[in-house]
Amino acid sequence: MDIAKKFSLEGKVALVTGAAYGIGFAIAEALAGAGAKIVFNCRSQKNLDQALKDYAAKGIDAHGYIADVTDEAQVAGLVEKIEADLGGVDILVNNAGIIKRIPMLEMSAEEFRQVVDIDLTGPFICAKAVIPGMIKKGHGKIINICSMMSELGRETVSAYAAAKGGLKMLTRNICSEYGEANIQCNGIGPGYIATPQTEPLRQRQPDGSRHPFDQFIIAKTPAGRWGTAEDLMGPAVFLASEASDFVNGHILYVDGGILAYIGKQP
Ligand code: NAP
Ligand code: GCO
Repeated sequence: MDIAKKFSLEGKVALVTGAAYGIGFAIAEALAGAGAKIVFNCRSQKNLDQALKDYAAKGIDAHGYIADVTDEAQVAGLVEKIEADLGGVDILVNNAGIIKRIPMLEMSAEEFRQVVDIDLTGPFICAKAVIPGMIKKGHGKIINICSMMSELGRETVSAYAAAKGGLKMLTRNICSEYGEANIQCNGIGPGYIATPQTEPLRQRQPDGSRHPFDQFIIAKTPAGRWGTAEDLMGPAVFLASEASDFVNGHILYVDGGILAYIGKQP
């Protein structure tokens, strides 16, 4: 058996949502490296133009579109365009997401809904838009970007934890409903990854010392460091490829060991 071939994405079309930068960009770069054609969306023309330049600089001929994952009509239009231009989506990575760090008693219901809308309803809308095409093709891979907060809580992230916990269960449900159609739906649960989303948690203090949260994360991670978006590349290629065809409804935590660890003893 040619095992390397099992990891190849040659001839596949991958839609990575919110992949103008951050984790989505790195995952798209990895899928392109394995042979996939890359399509991404984001919400602003400015980010789209910059991302197209960044992909081109890496030698990747990415197709970028403006579409908000919470808007069913925009997502349906995006999937129609991909079907017309490239022949339909084989791999969907539900990456687009936001966080609001606000103590629960200070958070409005509207703010809570915004997070759930993007982080949970968005993946539902995108999956719903691509599954019929995947059924016709006879195969499909859906990767939902979950979180430590799919398993753990912490102060200030109630909406995000509720959404990412829900995304874990949406993953298992898509697996349950469409496994028979040869669609595998799995999640990646990144640990604490250095991206723009977590930048406020790593900002240096006025005296130049590390942010207390930055120190807390390093102590809580057996690997002793923050993750990088590159740490997610191998797991994404695995879950997008034939190598994982009997892996379904699984959340692969890529966290340097956080979930296995009780924390440093005093
Ligand atoms: P990021 O740097 O803030 O990037 C988020 C991306 O999502 C941006 O490209 C953003 O683009 C896009 N986006 C947000 N709302 C969108 C919408 N409604 N429609 C379309 N695109 C939208 O975040 P990241 O750290 O790379 O995180 C990516 C994913 O990984 C998120 O789901 C996040 O929750 C998850 N995650 C991150 C970490 C971490 O430590 N960084 C850990 C675990 C999980 P525009 O705003 O330009 O549209
Ligand atoms: C936070 C963080 C997170 C991470 C990530 C962990 O404020 O605690 O932003 O929630 O981004 O999702 O896996």
